[in-house]
Amino acid sequence: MTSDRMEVPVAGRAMSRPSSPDVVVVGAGLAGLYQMHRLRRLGLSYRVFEAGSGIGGTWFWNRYPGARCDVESLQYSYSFSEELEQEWKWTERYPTQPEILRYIEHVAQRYDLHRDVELDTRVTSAVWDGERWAITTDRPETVSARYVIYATGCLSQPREIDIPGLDNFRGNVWSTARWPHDDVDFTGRRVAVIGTGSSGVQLIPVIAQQAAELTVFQRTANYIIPARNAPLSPQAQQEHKANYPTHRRLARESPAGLLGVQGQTSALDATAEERRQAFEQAWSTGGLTALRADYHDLSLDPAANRTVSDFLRDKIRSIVCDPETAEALAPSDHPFGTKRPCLDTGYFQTYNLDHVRLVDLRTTPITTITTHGIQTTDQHIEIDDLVLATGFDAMTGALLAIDIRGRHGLRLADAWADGPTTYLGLQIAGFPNMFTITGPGSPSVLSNMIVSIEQHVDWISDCLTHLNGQVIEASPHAQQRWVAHVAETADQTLMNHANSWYVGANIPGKPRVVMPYVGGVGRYRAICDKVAAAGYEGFVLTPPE
Ligand code: N01
Repeated sequence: MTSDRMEVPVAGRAMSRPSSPDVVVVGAGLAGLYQMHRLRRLGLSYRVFEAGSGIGGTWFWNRYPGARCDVESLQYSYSFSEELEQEWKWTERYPTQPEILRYIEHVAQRYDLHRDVELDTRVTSAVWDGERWAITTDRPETVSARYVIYATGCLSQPREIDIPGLDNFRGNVWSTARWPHDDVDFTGRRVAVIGTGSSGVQLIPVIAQQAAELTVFQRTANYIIPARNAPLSPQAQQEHKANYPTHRRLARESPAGLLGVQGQTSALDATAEERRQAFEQAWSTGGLTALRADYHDLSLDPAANRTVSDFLRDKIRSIVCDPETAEALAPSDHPFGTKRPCLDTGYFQTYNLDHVRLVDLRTTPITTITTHGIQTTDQHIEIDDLVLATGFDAMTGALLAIDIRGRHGLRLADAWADGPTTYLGLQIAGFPNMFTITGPGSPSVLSNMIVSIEQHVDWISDCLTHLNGQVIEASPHAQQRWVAHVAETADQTLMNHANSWYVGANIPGKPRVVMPYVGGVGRYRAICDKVAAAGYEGFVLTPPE
């Protein structure tokens, strides 16, 4: 498989790029870059389009103060190269956004990836013509590719904000998902933050250190666990790296792509004192997995879940001095784990500072943004800066932002009118030769993303080798069965008990579907491997016409 070539201007110089490559990859974050690396090794021709002016995806855009990964550095890294994992040195238990971006730049340089990424190029449409995909970008060029791989990210399409009056505001508006590259200085300023998910929880304590006044507008209180971030000692790093093969294997076989013991007993079989001790231990360890280390049913049984939810609510009451603020910060409308839990560094303590206050939008909603502030049902708060930490159109947003048309002109937007349907989160019936990395129906956002990314890229790359130019398409029947399995698996958990972005509830009108596969990374990997070993069971393979 090869292709014609044409001269494409790239950063002031002309480079030869194939106009009919074997593959187009959309996105140059962690997924797109690794996919490109694999395609190069397979000897396939490709084009890689990236909307941003730099590589890194999520870590390119989300550069707000305090941005950090909630997965530990030593686990949030590529495993495909032993040299790479041994040579890169992390500095803290959890990596900051700048450190992750430096890591990504290092990988790109090491494998000479920059030269093939076409930056500032947004894919706007992709149309299947019966044999190939016609990919249009916001540049004056249409590329014809045999296969297209979407590495567009699950949390990359910022949510459109629907607060009245936003356009009237005369101060600065900053979005966590599109943070400027230059430092924003909040010293001496009156700042408002709307949104208390992972992004808000990370940036609020940092902004509080600078601002003269900080007002946080909270609609939903979240369960938040201490990160217990700390510098990473060279010795701890060395020990971990010495056991990398085992650590990586355990992560791949685990439920969430993370190291950590998984509890085997029911929280309800323990005494109250045993549970308290177990949860206290987890609280002092910190991290996303610690609370699940003892009990297997926290995300399955409402009564078991109540034990940990109560524990976390009590922690908030013990940290936050003002009882009214503490009550507002204590989540009451959903069980722990049904919305993405956040990791924090000093979040609740921030509300004990005199210049920080919380406005609970459940009791006093915003009526409008004014020229100089925010009007709620009971007060007007004057501000200089407004920070929106209001989240994303998760999992489907970035794909549906592209006008994708498959067989017989079928629009992806129509195929997904009732919610995303996929086979294994990898392909969609009616859209031949199109793959999604960490798409809906795969563990993706419920896992250590980089583990899931590598699994998908490896699977897709092996599949392309097997195909050798053949057309591949998920069969409607296999897709139907997978969608049913994803839904049944979710129904066995408490996942549907919250209005979370996991179910699309943060976007008005979005169909309510548990989008990620809850069955676990290890189990999912085994299923994908079995499908491939059985000659890509559930996919229809046809010779090229
Ligand atoms: O977004 P979110 P995020 N008026 O959707 C509120 C990953 N991530 O960017 O819950 C008032 O979680 C909204 O309220 P509600 C991680 O997977 C990872 O923080 O809809 N409030 C909520 O409080 C995470 O889960 C990392 O009632 C409004 C907030 O805005 C995902 O990205 C770091 C509102 C949005 O929270 C998304 O996190 C950051 C309105 N009109 C993110 N609209 C790390 O690993 C929305 N809200 C570190």
